[in-house]
Amino acid sequence: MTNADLQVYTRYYGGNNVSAINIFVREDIVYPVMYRLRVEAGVEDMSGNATTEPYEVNFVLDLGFVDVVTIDNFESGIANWWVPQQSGTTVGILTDTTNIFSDGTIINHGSGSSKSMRLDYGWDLNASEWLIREYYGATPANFGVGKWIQTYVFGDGKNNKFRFCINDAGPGGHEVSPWYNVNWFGWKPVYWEFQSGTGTWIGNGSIEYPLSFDSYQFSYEQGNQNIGTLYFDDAKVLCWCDAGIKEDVSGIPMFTIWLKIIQIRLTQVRLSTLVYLQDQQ
Ligand SMILES: [Ca+2]
Ligand SMILES: [Ca+2]
Repeated sequence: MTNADLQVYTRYYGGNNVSAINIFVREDIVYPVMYRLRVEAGVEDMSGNATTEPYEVNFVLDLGFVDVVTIDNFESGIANWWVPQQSGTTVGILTDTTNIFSDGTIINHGSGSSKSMRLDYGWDLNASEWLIREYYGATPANFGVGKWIQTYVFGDGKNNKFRFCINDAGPGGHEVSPWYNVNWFGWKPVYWEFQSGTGTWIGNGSIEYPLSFDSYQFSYEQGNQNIGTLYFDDAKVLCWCDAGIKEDVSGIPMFTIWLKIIQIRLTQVRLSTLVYLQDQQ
């Protein structure tokens, strides 16, 4: 990387037939400053296929953040989290390959993190239903009137399923987010805006306050690889503020981030991790 006008930290993650570069911003990006990400031409993959055109995207934050409630940043380890087998609703796993660990290597460099949580999963191909309820056993903080729940997920690109589960005050006592297919490799912020709709599990499908955190949940889809690893960091709730990224805005950016990479995909981001990049071969 050259000519970085904004303090960033770039990290390469190599995987099996897939790799990722994540850019962690060391300064808060702020509304309404416009930023530009520029990827120079001439980047090659392992087969020598070089890009011939630079790639640029201009973006701004939609709005700033107002209030954040931390659920768990994993800095104190994972003693508050049950192992997957402890939950009676976990089903369809290969128990010998399914576990959680505290990890100090794959971490969210955008938040000053030194620890994350690693989940190794193995799905039993002979089962007919698959669910891991990765239960948060601590007395969870009340969300108040939080609007978003967010966590950083380091995906393995195997397209298996992840969702949030929260406690609510309605029938069944729980609501879940829609499923997210983990089709990315590297860090990505995953968020659920409660008012955007729920998934289907226990509960009536409407959000009834007060809310608190219950679990991360996972499932399997036939045809996908059944063994993999995910990492989690910085689970939090963002209260009554709307924040996101608007891409391709016009105007003159105040800051430019210059990069060399092969393929790029800019997703919506939250807080200080600015840009998520993925190289899908
Ligand atoms: Ca952490
Ligand atoms: Ca409900």
